[in-house]
Amino acid sequence: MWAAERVVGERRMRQIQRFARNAKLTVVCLLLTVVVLRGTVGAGRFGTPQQDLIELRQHFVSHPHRALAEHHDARSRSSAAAATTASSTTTSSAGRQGRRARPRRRGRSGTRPTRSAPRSPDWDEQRRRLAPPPPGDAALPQRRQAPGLLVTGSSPKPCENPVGDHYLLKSIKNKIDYCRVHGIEIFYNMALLDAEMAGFWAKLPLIRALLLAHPEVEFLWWMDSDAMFTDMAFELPWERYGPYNLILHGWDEMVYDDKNWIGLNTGSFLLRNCQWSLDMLDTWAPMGPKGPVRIEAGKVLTKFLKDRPVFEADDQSAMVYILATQREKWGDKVYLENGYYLHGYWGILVDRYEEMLENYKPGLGDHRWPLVTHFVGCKPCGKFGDYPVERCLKQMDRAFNFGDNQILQMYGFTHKSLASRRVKRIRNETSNPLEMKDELGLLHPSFKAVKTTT
Ligand SMILES: [Mn+2]
Repeated sequence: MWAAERVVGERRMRQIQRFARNAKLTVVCLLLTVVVLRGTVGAGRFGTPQQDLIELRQHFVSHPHRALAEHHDARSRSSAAAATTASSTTTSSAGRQGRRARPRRRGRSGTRPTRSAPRSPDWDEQRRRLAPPPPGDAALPQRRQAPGLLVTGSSPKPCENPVGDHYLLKSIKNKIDYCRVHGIEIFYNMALLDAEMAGFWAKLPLIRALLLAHPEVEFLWWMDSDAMFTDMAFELPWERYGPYNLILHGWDEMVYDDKNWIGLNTGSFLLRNCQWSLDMLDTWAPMGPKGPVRIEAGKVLTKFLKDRPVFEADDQSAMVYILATQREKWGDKVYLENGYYLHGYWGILVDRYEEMLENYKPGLGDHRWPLVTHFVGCKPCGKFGDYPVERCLKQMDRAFNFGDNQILQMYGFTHKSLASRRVKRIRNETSNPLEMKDELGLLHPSFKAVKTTT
């Protein structure tokens, strides 16, 4: 009896000792974990939302060149990787290399990545040397001394929804028409220049590369593939933009006062080729790298901006954020245009085309005859959009035909209806080209440039 009790007691004693040892070990491990986490992640992640915001903001604002510099870094490393693994390269290897080559996000005490590509310290000066304005050009209207380049593009892959490729073709045909009539060059991009900047951010590295490669271009006009010209006769009021470097469709109050994420639209905008714009791109890009950076930045944007749904960082929200938080730095060179539809939301326009046809003529650009109809939220190329695909495609056909009629009229044709692919003659064939009527003056558009001289 006594012996048995002693046996039990000893066993308990040993259990207690073992528990104490384990507990000590656990505490030490816990302490170590906290120390390590505190060092690598930083206290901000565990702080208040306000602290989070400040830290992220500092992170983005104080190292504006980081993202693009890192991308140079990633690019050079991935091209090195491509060179060494060239024999085993497959079509999907680019993405894998991109991911493998992704530079590690540095901790707070980490070193900044070195830049592999030299940055241009003064692009304005370099541009003057590379592309001096032609002599005697000052007398010409601004758009003549300032060639424009319209840039657009789509994914390197075929559309998930095969009919989407047909609509991309319609969309580029529409842009070619507008640009031919207005003497603007076109660049269509299908290459993902930076694997990390996929999706709506892909335009940033592209625009940067094009600005640097084309010093002769004064204004670059970005336009989404889901936007179409619906006023072929409207000429941009270039003279209005003399003092400005970035022209977006938007409203000052909605951006600067309300901080509303739809206070401006980045689906169609103009960017002057100058150092300011390169700096803006560098400030704009850091929220773009896909993965944790884009996700975390998305949280900051949703918290800061009005009515923004929860989703990863997008270029439009980032632009509103930059302008709303750093108005003194950028505001005086940014023109938020709403005098005409540099971007026009399709939802409020497409059902009014017949009414416009009845009451107005092309050349107005505004609510009476919108310059651009932008199919925001439609994803004809992808599988999931915010609106039913059939509705989007039907309305895209209408927008295309609405714009196309203004082109076809030069040649004596028009679509049978806005819903129809078929065309009909609108005048008798003539053997005398001088009799050709061109109501909108689009056939010989060089007149337009001379007309605006005085
Ligand atoms: Mn768009």
